[in-house]
Amino acid sequence: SERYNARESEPKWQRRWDELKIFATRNDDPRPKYYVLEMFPYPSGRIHMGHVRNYTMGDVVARAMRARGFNVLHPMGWDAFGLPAENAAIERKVAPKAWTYDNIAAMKKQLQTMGLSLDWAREFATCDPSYYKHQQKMFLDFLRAGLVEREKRKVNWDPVDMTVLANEQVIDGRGWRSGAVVEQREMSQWVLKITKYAQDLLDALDTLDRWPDKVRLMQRNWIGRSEGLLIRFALDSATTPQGETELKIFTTRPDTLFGAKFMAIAADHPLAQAAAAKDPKVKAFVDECKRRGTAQADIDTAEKLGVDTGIRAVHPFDPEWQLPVYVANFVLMEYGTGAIFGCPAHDQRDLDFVNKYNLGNTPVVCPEGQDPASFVITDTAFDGDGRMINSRFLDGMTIAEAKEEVAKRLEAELRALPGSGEQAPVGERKVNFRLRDWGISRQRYWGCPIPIIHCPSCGVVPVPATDLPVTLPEDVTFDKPGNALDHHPSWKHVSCPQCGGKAQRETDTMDTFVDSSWYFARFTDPWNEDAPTTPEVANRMMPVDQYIGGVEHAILHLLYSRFFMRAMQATGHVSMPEPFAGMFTQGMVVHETYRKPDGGFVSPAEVMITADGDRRRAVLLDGQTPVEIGPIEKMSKSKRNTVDPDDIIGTYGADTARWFMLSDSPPDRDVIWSEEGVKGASRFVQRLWRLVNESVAIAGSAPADRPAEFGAEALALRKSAHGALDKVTSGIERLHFNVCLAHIREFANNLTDTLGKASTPTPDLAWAIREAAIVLVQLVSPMMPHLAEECWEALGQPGLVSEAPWPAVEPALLVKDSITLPVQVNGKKRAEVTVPRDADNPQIEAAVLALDAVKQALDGKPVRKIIVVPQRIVNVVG
Ligand code: ANZ
Ligand code: ZN
Repeated sequence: SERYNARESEPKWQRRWDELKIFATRNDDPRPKYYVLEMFPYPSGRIHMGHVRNYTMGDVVARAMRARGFNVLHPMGWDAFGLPAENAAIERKVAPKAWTYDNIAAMKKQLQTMGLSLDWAREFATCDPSYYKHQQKMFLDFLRAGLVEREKRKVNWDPVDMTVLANEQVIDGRGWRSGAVVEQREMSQWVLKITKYAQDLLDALDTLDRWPDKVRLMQRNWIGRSEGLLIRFALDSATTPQGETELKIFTTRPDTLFGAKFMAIAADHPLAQAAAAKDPKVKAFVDECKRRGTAQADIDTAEKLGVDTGIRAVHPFDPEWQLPVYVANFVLMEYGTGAIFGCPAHDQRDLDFVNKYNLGNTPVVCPEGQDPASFVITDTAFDGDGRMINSRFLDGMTIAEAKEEVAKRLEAELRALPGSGEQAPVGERKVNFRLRDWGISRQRYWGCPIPIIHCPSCGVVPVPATDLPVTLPEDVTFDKPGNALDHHPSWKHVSCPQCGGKAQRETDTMDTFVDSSWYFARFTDPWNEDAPTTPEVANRMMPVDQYIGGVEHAILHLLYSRFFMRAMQATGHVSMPEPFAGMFTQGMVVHETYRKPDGGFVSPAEVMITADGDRRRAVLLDGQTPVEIGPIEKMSKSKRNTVDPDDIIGTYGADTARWFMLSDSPPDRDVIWSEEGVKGASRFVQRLWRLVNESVAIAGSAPADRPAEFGAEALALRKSAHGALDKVTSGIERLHFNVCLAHIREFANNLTDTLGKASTPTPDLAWAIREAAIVLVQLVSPMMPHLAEECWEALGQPGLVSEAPWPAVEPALLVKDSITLPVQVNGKKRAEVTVPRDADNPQIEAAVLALDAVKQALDGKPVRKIIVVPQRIVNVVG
């Protein structure tokens, strides 16, 4: 038969699927639903290989689950707001809207060449007013529900351009366009109260058993729950600015109180302000800290610096013991109380600090087995376990006991509160979260307008529901730095909906993470004009059963989405808290890098590779200029090591690209894109096509009805087919695609071997060959859908393989993968046990103890020990 021609075949099947609308999902379909979603793309203009990998994986799951009888929802849309559109407007003078929708059109065309089983009828872009209208409505719902507040927050301020900068516009502390040193300014921002759900977001991680452990751990750390104690330290009045009497700190290590050497406060702590007012040295330090800002990354790495305020705090267990109060650059105002006591022996930051300012250290926790007399700390703090030393009434206790003792004593001790004179405990147990409320105000044009009006007499006034959406004006200019919405001559000037007086629109727009925090719910009914969701439909189609995306979104996007679902639940838009029942984070697509003699990167398309044994050499297309083969790195424009999906699909076809993406690496690891690999995938496409055609030729005489008996050869082939079917079915469900592909190749080899031996097969073998060919085509259909349709037709099967039900496994044909081990009781062989080959020790032990022969041999004596020698023998000691 002829070669398979992907270039002709692929568009043909894509048109057929489209005409028949076979991927359109009906919300009233009675079958059980299965919702597959890949993280929707940002419309940058062209799809890249990361997209190809992501969408291929989702499509395999979607197609397989559809064949298995589920009502599959597999939609696609566009995460379309954001800064790049504004940059394009500045650099190329195209309107953000036109730029975005042009990109969407181009990328949609590209995606369509991949043959994805998407329900395009549900497509939307987050910049469609018909989408963000509902986002504005929910913002107002959340506001009414107490889930939105206004809060002063620090922002990056460019003093030359007089504008707020996004974090990515600050490069090495300077504005990206002006080059001016960026300052931190406080501005009123809208925040979403994610902290209200901190405990719930943490607890519910335990229910997400189809999420990667590492993602759950990242979320757990981000939420950052810690149990500790608030302690009110009295201040020595002789050293303290007027009006200040105490300093409240948060600590997770109250056990270390007797190792305290200093107190430290954040530069923007009120006490620091008071001290700065009196002491120019303190003021200079405070100003410097504020100017620099305190990003977490800097705090972890920067040198620990501070200045003594002259203020002295009193140790809570010793009125004679005074501790100096420093302003320090490693204390954050936003965490705890913005103040700490420092115990250098057991905290590295504190130790670095005292070593700089010669404040000394006293260890108070001694590791087990260490002589306390010789236990000294110099450069490395000890944060391990041990027993209390140098700590008066705590000596000899464990850390846990000491924490409890300190908490009890300080809770019981009362002191008058500053100002009121009311008595209150000196210590108070407190759970702290690292998680901050989510600031969503962005001083940008290309985002969802925040539906608020500021009125001089009424204050903050929500835009009435009937006036939604608040749409973006299109006649904007980008000739000035800053927010084009703010510069617009008329847009922001409105009359107040409450008093009718002159008022101004909020010109901040929402963080684009808001747009992506609920799009998955909108996909369930994107046609509803009146509400963000149709709750009855959303509750039926949600949660997403399998979400797939990059690990770079493992924290913020997933956490924000989990918060949003809870907030939508609180405001009646859905009735479940978790958006994603199954989560999968895919690895990256990586490629070799190439450099010319002048050091410049060149793209793979510009080099020729020759292999001489194991040594590979590269030259430019001129055949002469040598090219250095560099390390394998993530595909990126700057390294020029990208491969354009269009080129690959144009040359080899989408099926080849899809097959290669799934073949080599486990899907959560990086996959190395290589020309050799793609060629290998392309050869497999042709091989399958030949194999199916040969099967048709040889098994043309196959009886229509299933024979009653099968000979040895037919039986072996059927076992291979059903074994592969079983493993691929469960493999797809677990997204073990590379393993599935290996099983398919093995099965294809078996079919090839059988054909080689059976030029004139017996009727039972002909039937088995035909069955095998059908199963093979169905198994590859989720991965290579176009080729599979072509083969399906060659097999004379009715309809489309994309609509055919998944074949049923005949359990009797599954080769059991088990192992039989001898069992000894007290040294004598008494029995044998048969267990699954991959059984773990507890499983094997349970199976052994259940054996009658073992029970008899033990004769009522208790089992002292079971020793499993893997794959060899089990010894029971009674
Ligand atoms: C005394 C102490 C002794 C501490 C010791 C640690 C070790 P997590 O677990 O992250 O909650 N801390 C508290 N507030 C801070 C702030 N605003 N900026 C910087 N550091 C702050 O960490 C809690 C610990 O971090 C607290 O416990 C406090 O230092 C510090 F051997 O108190 B600790
Ligand atoms: Zn008003």
